Amino acid sequence: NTERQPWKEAVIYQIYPASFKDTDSDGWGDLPGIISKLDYIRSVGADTIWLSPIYASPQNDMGYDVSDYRSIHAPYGTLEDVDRLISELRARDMKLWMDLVVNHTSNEHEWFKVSRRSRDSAKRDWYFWRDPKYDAEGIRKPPNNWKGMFGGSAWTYDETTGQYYLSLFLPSQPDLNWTNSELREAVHDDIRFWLDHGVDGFRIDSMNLMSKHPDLPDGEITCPDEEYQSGDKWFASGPRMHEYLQELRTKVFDAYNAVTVGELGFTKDEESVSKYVAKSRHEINMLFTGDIIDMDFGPNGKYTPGGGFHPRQLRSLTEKWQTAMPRFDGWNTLYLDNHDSGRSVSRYGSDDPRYRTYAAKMLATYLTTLSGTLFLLAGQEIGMANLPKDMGIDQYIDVEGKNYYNKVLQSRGGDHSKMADIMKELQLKARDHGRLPMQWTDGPNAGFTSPEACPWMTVNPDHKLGWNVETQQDDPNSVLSFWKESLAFRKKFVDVFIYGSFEMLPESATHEKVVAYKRKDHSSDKEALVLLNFSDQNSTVTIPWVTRWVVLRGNYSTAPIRGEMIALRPYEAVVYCSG
Ligand code: TEU
Repeated sequence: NTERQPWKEAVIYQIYPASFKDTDSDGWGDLPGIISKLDYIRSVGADTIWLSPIYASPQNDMGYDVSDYRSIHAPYGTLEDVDRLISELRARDMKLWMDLVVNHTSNEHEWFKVSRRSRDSAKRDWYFWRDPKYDAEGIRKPPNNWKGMFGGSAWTYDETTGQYYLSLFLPSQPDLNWTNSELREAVHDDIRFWLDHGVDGFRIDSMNLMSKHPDLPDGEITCPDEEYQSGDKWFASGPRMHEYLQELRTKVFDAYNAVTVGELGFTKDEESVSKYVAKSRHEINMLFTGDIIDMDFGPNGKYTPGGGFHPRQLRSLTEKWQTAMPRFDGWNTLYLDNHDSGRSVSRYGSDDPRYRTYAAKMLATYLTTLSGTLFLLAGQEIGMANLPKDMGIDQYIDVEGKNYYNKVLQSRGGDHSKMADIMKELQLKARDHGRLPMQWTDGPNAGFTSPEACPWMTVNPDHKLGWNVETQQDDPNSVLSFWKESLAFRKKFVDVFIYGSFEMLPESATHEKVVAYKRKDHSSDKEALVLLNFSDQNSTVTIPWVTRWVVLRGNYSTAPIRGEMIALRPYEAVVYCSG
C-alpha cells in the first residue's frame, strides 16, 4: 500500500486531557491548557492531536462513560473552548481527533435512563436487557456467564424492571445495542455534530465489541475456579460488525473525509483483521491491533504473574504486522504507549537512571523507522516513566488495577504483605502510569498545575531529575531532542520508513535481545538497516555485509566498532544506510 496519504504520514499526539495542563488550579487538566501547548506539540513534530474523552461524564472510567455526547465535562471547559481549540489548530495546520466511545454509554446518559424506566420504554431495546436465570436452589443468576472487563459479572441486575442489563466494562457503562437502527441513527447524528464543528477524525473505542452474537451464549469455561468466564468469542467481532462500520463510513465519515482508527480487542488473526482495514472494504483507515502493547500480559490476564517482555516476541509481532498490512492493502498504526498501560520505557526498556535515556531513544528509533501512522502518548517524547517502585497500592487509583488487586487480596485473606507478585505486575502495566500528569518543569507539581493546587493524580517525583520539557528543551542530548530529530529524519525519508518495504533479519544473525530489520525504498535501491538492542548488556549482531554501510543515526555519541560482528552497547540503536 504505497499510495501516499497525509494521514499515513501523520504524527498523532495522544492527550489524556485530565493530565496534560491545568490552567484554573483545580488539579485537573483543561482545554485552555491544551491550547496553550499547541506550539510545543507542533515543535515536537506532531501534526494531529487525539483527545481521550472530554464529553460530559460522571468519570467512573475517566470519561469512557459518556452521559452526553454533545456537551463537555465542565472541568475541561466549554464547547466554545473546543471551537477555539479547532481554530488554533487550523492556524498551525494541525488536526483534531476525538475519542468516540459508542460501544457503551454511562448509566447517567438520558438514553439509558429512559431505557431502564420500563420494559416497554421506547428506548428499551437501545441496551441489552435480559431476564434472570435461576439455579437449582432458586438463586437469581445473570443471563450468561460472561465476566466483566473490570471484574465480576458482565451483567447488572436492575430492580426497576427485574431484568439484567449488559455492561462489559463497569456496571455504570451499559452496552449499547447496535442492532437497533434508531440507536445507530442517533449515534450517527451525535458524530455529525462533532464533524460539523470541525473535528477531523476519531479513535473508535472498543470498536469491535459493537456487534455481539445475537444469542449471547455462555463463554467457554477456561478458568474453572472462577465464577465468570471470558465471553469474547461471542461479544467481539460479531456477525454485523462490518455492516455497522460500512454504514458509518458511507453515511457519516465519507461526507467529511474523516479519518478513523479503531481499537481492536481479542481479534488477532490476519484474515479477520484484514476485513476491517483492507482499503477495498471501505470501513476504517487503521487499527490498534493491541497484541504488541499486550505482549507482556500474564497467561490468564493482564496482571496475572508469569508474563513478561521478550524481544523475540516483539520481533515476530513487528514482522507479522509490517508484512501483513501491505499484503492485504491495509495500514499499520505504530504505538507503544497509551492511557491503558505502563510507560514503554519502563516496560520494554529500562527506567534505571543508567539506561533510561538510551532506552527511550532506542524505542523512539523503533517507532520512527517502521511503516504506519505514528501515535505518541504525551510525555513519551521526554521519556516519562512509570511511578517509582517504592510507591504503594494507595497511589494506584485506576479501577482496572485496583479491582484486580482487591480481588486477589481478598483471596489471600486481606494480607497486603502477600501481594508482592501482583504489585510487581501493577508497577509495570497499571493504567495509572499512562495517566500521570505531564511533566513540564522541575518546579512544584511539575508545572502541570499551580504550586498550591492538588493534582488529581500523583505527579512522578522524577520531574525534578531532568525528566521534564523545560530541562530537555535546551539540551541537544535529551530524549526530547532525539525525538524531534527522529521525526524529522522519518519525514525526510518517507519513501523508506513510511512507504518502503520491510524485511526482518533472520534470528540466526541476531542475539535474542536484538530486533533488526531492513527498510527499502520501492523506487530506488536505497536501503536502511535498523539495529536495536533491548538489553542492558552488550548484544551481538552478525552481518558481514554491513561493513560497507554508513551510520545515519544512533543513540550513542560514537558508532559501534565495525566488523563482521557488531557489539551493540546497552539499549543501543543504530540506523545504517547502504551508502
Ligand atoms: O479499552 C478497551 C479495552 O478493551 C480495555 O479493557 C483495555 O484493553 C484494557 O484497559 C487494557 O488494560 C477502552 C479504553 O481505552 C479504556 O480506557 C476504557 O476503560 C475502555 O475502553 C472502556 O471504554
